[in-house]
Amino acid sequence: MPALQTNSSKSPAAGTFDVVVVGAGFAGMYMLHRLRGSGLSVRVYEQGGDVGGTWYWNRYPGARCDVESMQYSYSFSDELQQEWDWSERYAPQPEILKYANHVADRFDLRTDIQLNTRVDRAVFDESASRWSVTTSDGNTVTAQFVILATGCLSNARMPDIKGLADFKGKVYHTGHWPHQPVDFTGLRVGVIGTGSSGIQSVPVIAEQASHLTVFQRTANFSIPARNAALTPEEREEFRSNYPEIRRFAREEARNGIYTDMPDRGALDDGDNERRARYESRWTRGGLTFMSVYNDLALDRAANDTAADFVREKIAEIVKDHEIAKLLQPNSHPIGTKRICIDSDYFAAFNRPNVTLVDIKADPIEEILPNGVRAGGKDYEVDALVLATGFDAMTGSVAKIELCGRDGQTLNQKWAEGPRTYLGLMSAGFPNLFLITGPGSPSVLSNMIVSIEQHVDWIADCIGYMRERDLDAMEAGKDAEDSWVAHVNEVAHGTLYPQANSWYMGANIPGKPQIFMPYIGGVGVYRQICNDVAAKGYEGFTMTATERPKMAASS
Ligand code: N01
Repeated sequence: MPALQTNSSKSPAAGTFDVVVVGAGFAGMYMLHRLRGSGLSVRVYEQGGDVGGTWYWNRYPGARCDVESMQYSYSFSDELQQEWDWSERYAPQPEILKYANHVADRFDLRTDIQLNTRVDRAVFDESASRWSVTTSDGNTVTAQFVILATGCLSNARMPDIKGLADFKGKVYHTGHWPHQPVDFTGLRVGVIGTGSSGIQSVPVIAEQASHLTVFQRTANFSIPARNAALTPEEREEFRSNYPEIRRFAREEARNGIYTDMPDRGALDDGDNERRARYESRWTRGGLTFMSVYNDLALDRAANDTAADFVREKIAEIVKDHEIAKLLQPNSHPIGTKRICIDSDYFAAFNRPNVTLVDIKADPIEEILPNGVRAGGKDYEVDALVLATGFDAMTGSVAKIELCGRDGQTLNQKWAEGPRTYLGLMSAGFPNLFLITGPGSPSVLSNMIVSIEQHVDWIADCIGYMRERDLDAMEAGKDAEDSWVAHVNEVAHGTLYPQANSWYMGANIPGKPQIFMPYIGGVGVYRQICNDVAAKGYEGFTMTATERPKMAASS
């Protein structure tokens, strides 16, 4: 029985809402808060057993934030940001989940969130300008608006490897980790995948397991997190400077993170100066390594200088020369796959109980009942950890049957890749909003900054429509075509499309390969969205439904 929690702020007719929100992660929770504040009736459906979205599911060992927690946190409530104490520079998953729960309680959100309930289908009724939403508990409700807060990295992808179903030990996916603690003590463990999840979990699993075998298909660039406990003084410094930090992150930063802006290209400096700058960022740690110069994402020669620096660092850390070579990424420019932030990942390969297997050279042939066969060799393992990633950005949306105008489904429309106007709406699907959808900066940014921007824009937009008695809003086809072309053009002016990344859909066999997020930067993007709104939602059409005239009462 789903944890049905009723008592909407308004009392709509049973099963009738102003807005249905899909997902109770950081996006869904803030969306609910904003809409309720405007007096709308809202029902949030969440398929998980509690709030938190990606932080509810990703409980693997070592899971933590890769944006500093003082910045990877809501800014909409000054009281909240002043009172919440982050314990570490990069909070671990349990603490982020605790924060999500705190927000749900503090703003009394749970009353409108129905947990353990998946949205399976939503159909737009053109005559009424309303969506009919069917959930996994067999109920159907209607709402004027549906907002997809389904998350970009919430659809864990099981790899299609022969024999996996017959493996005798336990199989864990990092993106769908059990809620009970998993103890690998004394076990031989295999980790498949060396993206952010694999790179975060390897050092922690290595400490527990009797032996850890890491199966690497693509070596990845990773920068040390330099995680540490936050002192009260450090927290206070953020808190007292929050107005400027948040403003900068929203309006000026490309990626929604407060940091010093690069004012020069990598080749503007001589070797010594450049090396000193890289050293200083390496010592500082974290994602801002990539903002040391302003052309690392644009110029291959500039990028090579940063990539070479990281490759050298790997060679310095890893004692075995052959293993170091295997760990040095060579298949893509640095940063064009999401850069990883680690705590002692490369050093883990100096441990006697850790083995690296190069499955690019010797691909996995099959999973055996008690191990993995790769390159004709058998590696015995008692447990398998699949750190194989997600059907990113579109995967969770694709699981819902969304029927728009003329019965067309969103999956049909997006068969050749996602098409949106501003990442917010897709033509043919009126009153359906996406939060941090493809075509918006989304995963290229501090997600909470992008979430808050979308939520505010959508809430303001719905407010605008209600003030004018408008019932339906839809992205125009021409506006959408131009935006898709712009997103592509900007992406192809960078090095990003050179990597087989999940940004491109390249990790899913058969998925159309187009660069999904908008790479123009969060500040630029925010301004575009604000301008569109200021011009009466330029590029969108807004209409009122003919209502039957009421007889005047005497
Ligand atoms: O997934 P990934 P992830 N056989 O897709 C390999 C965010 N995140 O869960 O590169 C063998 O990056 C695959 O190999 P290849 C963050 O945005 C954030 O690690 O395709 N290997 C790759 O090595 C991140 O980017 C944090 O050749 C297979 C790995 O599995 C995003 O989530 C923490 C395979 C998948 O890497 C995704 O990260 C964690 C197969 N059949 C994640 N299939 C934070 O710190 C796939 N691979 C906040």
